[in-house]
Amino acid sequence: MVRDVAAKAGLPSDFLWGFATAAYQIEGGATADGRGPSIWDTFCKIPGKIADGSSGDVACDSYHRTAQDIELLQKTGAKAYRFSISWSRVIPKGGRNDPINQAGIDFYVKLADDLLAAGITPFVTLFHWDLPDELYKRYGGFLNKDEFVADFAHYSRVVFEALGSRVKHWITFNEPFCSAILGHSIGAFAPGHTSDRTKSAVGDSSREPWIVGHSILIAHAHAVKIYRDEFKARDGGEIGITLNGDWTEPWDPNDEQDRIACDRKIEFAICWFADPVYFGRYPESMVKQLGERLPTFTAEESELVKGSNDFYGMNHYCANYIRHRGDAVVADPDDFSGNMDILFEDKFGNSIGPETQSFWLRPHAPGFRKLIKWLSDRYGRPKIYVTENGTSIKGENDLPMEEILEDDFRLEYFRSYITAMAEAVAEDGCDVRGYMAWSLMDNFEWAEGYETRFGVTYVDYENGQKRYPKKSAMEMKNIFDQFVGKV
Ligand code: PNW
Repeated sequence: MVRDVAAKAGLPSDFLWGFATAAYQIEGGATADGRGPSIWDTFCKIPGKIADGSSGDVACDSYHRTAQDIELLQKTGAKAYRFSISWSRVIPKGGRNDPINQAGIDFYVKLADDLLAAGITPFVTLFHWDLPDELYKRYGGFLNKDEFVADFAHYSRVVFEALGSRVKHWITFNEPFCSAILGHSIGAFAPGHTSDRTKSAVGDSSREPWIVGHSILIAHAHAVKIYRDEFKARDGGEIGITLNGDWTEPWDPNDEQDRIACDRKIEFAICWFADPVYFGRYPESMVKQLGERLPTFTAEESELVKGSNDFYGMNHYCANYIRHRGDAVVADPDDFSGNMDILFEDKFGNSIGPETQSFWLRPHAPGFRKLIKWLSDRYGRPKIYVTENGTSIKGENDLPMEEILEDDFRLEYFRSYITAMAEAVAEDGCDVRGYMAWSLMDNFEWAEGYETRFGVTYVDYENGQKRYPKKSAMEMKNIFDQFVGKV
């Protein structure tokens, strides 16, 4: 007899759930108390780069409103809050011989203290894309591995020292894929490099994304070593890297090439960073396709990078259909996806999920469970924190505020994705320990400016930055109450 058996779903009783943000997207205070510019401050000034011509100059003004933000977190019942540190607030010029800005340090120390006083566990990201502009001007930023690694190591040490035992969960880098590909190949993100072979610090610009990725991996590993050697015993925290990655389904489920391409897509997006971190080497599919454009690890580097995660930080939003492109174009130097097309519809015209305000984001909750399992299988069941998950809503920004606050689409997204995650834990035996929804509030959505809203809180930018919790903000606790303590 065939019958439908509902999957078991549950999460551990000490599960940490809450919300995430990033410095440049919410803080504002661009020149406050000695902050130096980052590559995003510069990038936003280039006409045409940001959809609405805006910038993070003011954003949600969180630099001056942390008390309000913490109150908001408390209202939702959140147990954790992920924020990032603006490197150029702490060291305005960024470098290891440049002056440290005490006011910048004080801001983050107080933020951590206030969160702890409110009973909220801080998750701190050291780098969420806002590289000090000076380091880009000085030596090309990520493109100069040795300089970048030394400066990031110094910055990390300064922050570890200052925040100390207040922080038990550190994230080195957020989504290096985006810094590498969107920043150094597509040009949609700062510093806006595109594949123009004639104008590159490294000669051939089609090498840039892989060099950027390599530098970030080495910088991550150095920061982890510093934390483990100098701070872990004293402060008792853990440290890892956060990687983005979507689930993949074959365009034609009966075509083996499409099925193979699905795994290859994940390797090019995620394993690019995760394989070095867990295995000390790049995925074979990347080595094969990219050839000498992919940097190689020295034995020493490989040793350093291997094992450099105490946990896996997972950012996840959506899924796509994948169609193998045919072997003829394998050598395309600008192909960063692994020789495939990334599609919203399968061979039969089925859509992977409904449209949102973000061109790349189509919700498909079953893919979340599958990807958690896929990663758990590949990397030996690591401890996972979901460090971002969320959605925008098509046309949300054009609605009157009352309607924006009734964000049922987002609520349903969270309900289905969190259920899928709870199934990955209870049914598939994956070790997910925390979940931070993106985002605590509407904010500066990078190249999309303020037109795209990801917040569970509406921010009224025109009227004193007032915050209004949406329905999804207040329902999150109910969703987690259903699952927490059930495994
Ligand atoms: C993440 N894409 O970025 C970031 O970590 C957040 O800062 C951001 O606000 C959030 O997702 C929502 O976009 C991504 O184009 C941005 O595929 C763009 C893409 C993926 C991730």
